Amino acid sequence: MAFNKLTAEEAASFVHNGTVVGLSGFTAPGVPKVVPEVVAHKAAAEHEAGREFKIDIFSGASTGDHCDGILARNNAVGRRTPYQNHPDLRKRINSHDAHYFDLHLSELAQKMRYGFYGDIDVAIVEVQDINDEGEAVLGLGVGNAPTWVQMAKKVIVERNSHLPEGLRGLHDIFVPADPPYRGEIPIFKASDRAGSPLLKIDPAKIVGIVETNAPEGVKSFSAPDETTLKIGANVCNFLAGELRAGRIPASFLPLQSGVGNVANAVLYGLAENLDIPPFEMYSEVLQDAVADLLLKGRCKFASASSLTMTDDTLDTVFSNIDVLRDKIILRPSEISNNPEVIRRLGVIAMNTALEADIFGNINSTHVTGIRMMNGIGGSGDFTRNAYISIFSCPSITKGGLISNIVPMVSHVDHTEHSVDVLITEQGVADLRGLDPVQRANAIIDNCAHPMYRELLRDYLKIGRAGQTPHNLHASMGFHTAFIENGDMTTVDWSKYSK
Ligand code: 0RQ
Repeated sequence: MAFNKLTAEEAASFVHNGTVVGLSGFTAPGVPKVVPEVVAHKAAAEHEAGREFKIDIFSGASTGDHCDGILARNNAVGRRTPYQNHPDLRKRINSHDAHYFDLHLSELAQKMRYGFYGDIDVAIVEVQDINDEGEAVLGLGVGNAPTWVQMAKKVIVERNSHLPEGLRGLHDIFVPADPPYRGEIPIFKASDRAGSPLLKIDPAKIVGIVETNAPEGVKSFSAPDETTLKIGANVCNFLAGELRAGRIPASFLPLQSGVGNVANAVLYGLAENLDIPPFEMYSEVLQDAVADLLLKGRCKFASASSLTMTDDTLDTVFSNIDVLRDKIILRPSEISNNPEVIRRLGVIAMNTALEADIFGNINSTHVTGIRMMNGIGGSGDFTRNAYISIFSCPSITKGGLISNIVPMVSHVDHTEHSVDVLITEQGVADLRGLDPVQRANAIIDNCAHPMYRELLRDYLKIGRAGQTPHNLHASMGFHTAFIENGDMTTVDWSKYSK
């Protein structure tokens, strides 16, 4: 069956006010690049004419400016899940124009299939190529595309000629059966394949193909600075110590690394640290550093849901694709982030915190507990199930006006039970086997910035007797000092009784 050729405008005519859209991809890669933008223009015209126009967007993770950005600027986002990181969408979320619910990435596909969030009307899927039987080679991000095409009433395909033919064979598409019929996910090492390299789309659902030619447009990271380099070195030294102590097997264990500048710096640190043997990754995104590590042989194999790499790095990947195809697998996010597989493989998880408290709880999402930053992403999928779960962040932000180590986090994403090790540029707090007060001392002594250490010790002195000696009146003292004076060091514990 030959599919209709559609212009982006014709494709966008299938998307109306209230349409629930499922997008392929994970971070910007793999997300359709053209139709969402035309939908945003359509929203602008409808608003101009005084009519409502918003769509619900279910994706794999964040998207990019050509999707979340332009739709948010045109106030065209209704419900949104499971992750985002665009400043314009962040504004809409925090002003309640967009209704964002933050979700563990591994859970979205199955919760949609269980019927918890309603139907998918239209799936828009980016492919490298598709044959007349509807068998598609996906692009550089998979996300929840397999579930969206399974559930959607209509499927729009964007075929991106910027993607090289060599991508064929990179993907492993596997959708687990739902309870009570689910069996094991047959992945016993990062390089195992469980499904098919092709995504099968029911040809009867495909309304047409839009031809595109668009690069991914992933933004480059800031060059590592002194702080991120120190964090990276502390993480590497900690891992090398665990290896020497025999708590990590000599063959090493697969690594997961979160997104952002710190995560990228940690990976560059691993490349340099020859105490750590060549390793595998079982992660959700593979950032720029991983391409280099794979080509140098420092990383032996990498499994993820997306190649979240800048266009320059992708050019290198494309020109080495015949070598790299045997070293990379791209999976649906419910498999790349699957708790069953993460626990089985013994993945070492490395994620980033906005703030951590002295007892080991982590806030990854809410600035001063109120404003949504990005979302929990896959950090919970990995943290809760990891062999060792590491969180890192700088000890201070905004030149020291903010301490990233606080008495009590203003929002909890990861509880003390799931956090083994906290690392800042100051040092490493190994929290394993410690009680709450021991944890607090380890974090204050090793991770807090010297300018905040006494303030944090004084907080412990005004705590009420109990296993976790909080002072509930004072516990948000750092945050209220920041909100009132723009500076956490102005906290005054004498205002609070014991
Ligand atoms: O603000 O951009 O205005 O300078 O937050 O901080 O230090 O550059 O850190 O880029 O690594 O992001 C937690 C947000 C860290 C990210 C978070 C301000 C700071 C700066 C960013 P500016 P940095 P990073 C895999 C796993 C959750 C999802 C996740 C994240 C900006 O890592 O979203 O882990 N994680 N997914 O100034 C106020 C504080 C602050 C603060 C930092 N305590 N209070 N502002 N900032 N700490 C990914 C996927 O799932 C796809």
